[in-house]
Amino acid sequence: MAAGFAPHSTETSSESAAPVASILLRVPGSLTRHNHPMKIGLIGLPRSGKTTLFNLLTGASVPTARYEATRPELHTGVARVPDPRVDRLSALFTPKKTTHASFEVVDLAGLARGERASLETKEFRSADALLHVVRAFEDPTLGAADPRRDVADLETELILADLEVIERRLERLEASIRKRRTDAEVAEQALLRNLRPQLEAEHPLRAVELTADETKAIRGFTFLSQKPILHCVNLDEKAVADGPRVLERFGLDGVAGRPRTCVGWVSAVIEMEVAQLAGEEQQAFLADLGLAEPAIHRVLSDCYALLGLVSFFTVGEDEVRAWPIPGGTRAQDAAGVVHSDIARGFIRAEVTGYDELVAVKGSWADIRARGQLRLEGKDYVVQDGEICHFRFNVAK
Ligand SMILES: Nc1nc2c(ncn2[C@@H]2O[C@H](COP(=O)(O)OP(=O)(O)OP(=O)(O)O)[C@@H](O)[C@H]2O)c(=O)[nH]1
Ligand SMILES: [Mg+2]
Repeated sequence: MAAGFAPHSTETSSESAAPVASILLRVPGSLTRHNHPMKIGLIGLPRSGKTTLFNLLTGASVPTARYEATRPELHTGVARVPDPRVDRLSALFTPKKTTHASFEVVDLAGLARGERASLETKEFRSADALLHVVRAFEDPTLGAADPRRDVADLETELILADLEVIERRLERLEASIRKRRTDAEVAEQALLRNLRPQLEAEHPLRAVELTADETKAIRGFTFLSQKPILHCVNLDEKAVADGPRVLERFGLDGVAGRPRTCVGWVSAVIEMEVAQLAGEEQQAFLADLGLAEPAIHRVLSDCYALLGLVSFFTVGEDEVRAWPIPGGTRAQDAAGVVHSDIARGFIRAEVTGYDELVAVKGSWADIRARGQLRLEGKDYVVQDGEICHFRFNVAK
């Protein structure tokens, strides 16, 4: 049984003799995905441009602070990851539907200096990565922009928030261990006592090497300084040509080299204008600005990478689709992202590369004829950009 792509009828493989039941994909209610969409949390000082960026990332049109007083409201949306490979495959297969990879974005009220309490929000805690919007544009009411200071201050807030969590937990553990000593609590206490001095020395937890067991043991705390972070400098519209030099200009070189940390830039106001235009008009406007593509595309791909995601593709007449998987995902688990039944009845994956498939204009027959179709087992690690076609067998 083939799934994950619908081959042209003349190209079905010879595996059809296996006693398999047909599985109808996309039957309402039949999908039991065991993967959750990954989530990016927008964070930053008030009026740094978070909601403006949220709108650009998700295509929403939430009013920004220029029009509304700051209200502690929460916006959630889905960001589509631009990928020219998906567009190319879609042009080759002309499917009924084309689906890009996506992730969730949550936008919260600004975090005023020293007001750590708002970091307790569940949405921050459950984010898989943070997108820190750093103001570099002029705003007379907010004083001079200082991205380097804001990056350092935010890092401090995250670290202090984690330190408070650890201290509270240690107090409880001490009391509890005094009453009744358990190995689990003693181990937890030892681990937290090791982490505390790291935070006190202003090392975010994302920079601390942990064993797999330790990572698991502290997962429940959802430490904020452990989350991968993208500091996105929101440039003044006049400075957009300086984008590529944003690190030197604001002294952020040292920041970009930190573990699981990324520095990017955008000029949100310019990007809003870019987003209003399409086709050649947009290209001409971008060329005037010295940009090859909208800067928001890079922010989206950076976020995707920060979440540790890569894409594999499924292709066919019905749908061309990019599927987000964490880097290092086994073929059977990748199959499970498409449908849990495909993972359960996994036989093997037929895999080819994007370039190979494009070179033969999407002809699966030619890929076979050229010997470029690989048969991979369940433990094969799916690579970014591979086209997968899963064979599976589910008894009725
Ligand atoms: N000049 C300039 N203004 C910007 C830019 N990005 C955002 N702004 C303006 O800054 C103000 C705040 O933008 P928002 O996107 O609402 O900022 P926010 O971070 O969501 O603000 P809070 O939710 O109140 O914390 C608005 O007036 C925006 O139009 C930019 O790149 N350049
Ligand atoms: Mg906002």
